[in-house]
Amino acid sequence: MKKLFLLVVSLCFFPVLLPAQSTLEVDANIKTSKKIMDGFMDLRFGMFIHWGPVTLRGTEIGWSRGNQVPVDEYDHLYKEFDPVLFNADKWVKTAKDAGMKYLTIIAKHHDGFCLWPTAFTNHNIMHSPYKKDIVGELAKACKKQGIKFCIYFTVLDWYDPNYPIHLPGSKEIDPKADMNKFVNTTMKGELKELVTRYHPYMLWFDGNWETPWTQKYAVEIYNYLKHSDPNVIINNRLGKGEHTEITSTTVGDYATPEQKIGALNMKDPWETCMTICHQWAWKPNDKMKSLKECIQTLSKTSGGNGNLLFNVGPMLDGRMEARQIQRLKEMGDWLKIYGESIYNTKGGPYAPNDTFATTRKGNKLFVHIFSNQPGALRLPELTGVKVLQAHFIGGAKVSFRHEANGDLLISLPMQLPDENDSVIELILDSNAENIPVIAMNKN
Ligand code: FHN
Repeated sequence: MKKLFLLVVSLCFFPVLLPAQSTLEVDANIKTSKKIMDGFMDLRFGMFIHWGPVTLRGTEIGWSRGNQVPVDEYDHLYKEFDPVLFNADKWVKTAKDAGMKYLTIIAKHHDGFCLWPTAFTNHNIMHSPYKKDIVGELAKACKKQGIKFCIYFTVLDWYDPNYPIHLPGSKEIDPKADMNKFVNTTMKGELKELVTRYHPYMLWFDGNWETPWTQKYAVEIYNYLKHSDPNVIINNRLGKGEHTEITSTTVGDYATPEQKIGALNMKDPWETCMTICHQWAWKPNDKMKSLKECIQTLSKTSGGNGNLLFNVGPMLDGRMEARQIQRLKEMGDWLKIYGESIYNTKGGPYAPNDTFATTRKGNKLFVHIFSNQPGALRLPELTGVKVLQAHFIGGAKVSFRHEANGDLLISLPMQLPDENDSVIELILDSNAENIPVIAMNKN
């Protein structure tokens, strides 16, 4: 009788003990809803933050372990890590001033160091001189400032002895490792802490490419997480497969092209992740992208119907670089004028290119002009649609005409109002979101 009682209790309070469904398919009943995904895609612009004790060396997080930085030295950097100038409210304000609507923090990268007080490894922030819960501070600051809080978590962990691979790029499997224990005890325990303690809006998984990680583990973890929080959004790097696409075997809710702008896709949700400099983690004197490149990346991503997760690497003392803060503020200033053409829009109907991109909302079609065209911009026919009026957002009217072949010719002034991206709002006689994708003429 006592054994039966204990079994009932354990099944009620610790679903993690239930044998996971041994299927390779995600349970369709628990997939993230279209409504939630539409809400995520309306946000369009988020901050990615790669940070950890590796900033003490200014080399790449995870990847420099055993390369530029000897393993033992890398693994003991946390004993010196004391970012006394870390201020979660300032980081979140920087994101907000940039016009970003969500923030994704590296809770654990491939080096296995955890930025929250986890019970599953001592390789965490509470064992550094700093001894404060970075993840918890950022979760609080995001809630206070109305920014969606998201967490990056890698499924590979070169530090943990139970994860079978211990070095970047290595194929060597450690026979003493215990992957099942790593997944069912350490990973599930860490994820349960992160989901139930900080309630992330989205989980950004990474590290799905190494052989110890399987599709079966991925389905198990997806189902496990969705039972903990049915609404949490999960990217497509939990399951095996290409990051840039959603297929029938994808485990996760959206595609994640990296360091490049995703292709126009009106069917599957996607988010480009990209660095504002070259390295993900902070590097002294790293080359930073120009404002033109930053703004046009955001507009081309939105024009492709995707989101942009833009990465900053804070310094070893806990501050973000002043030049990165300034660049992000300049993006926010642009969005103060043109944000209506980015947030809550759909991409298309033209595929973005180096001359222009288009976004749309209701009967408005926004044309993002990246470089001036002598006299006029020519757009292939918007079949069955009439333009009723046109003007620069916050500016002058624009003249246009429908040519005999159906092309739309938009006259452009010698001097565009914004050197990075001038946006023309076209008011149409019907809903712009219903226009099918239009191929650009080859000429
Ligand atoms: O290996 C990581 C890399 O360090 C970085 O975190 C990027 C961000 O998307 N993801 C992996 C490389 O694809």
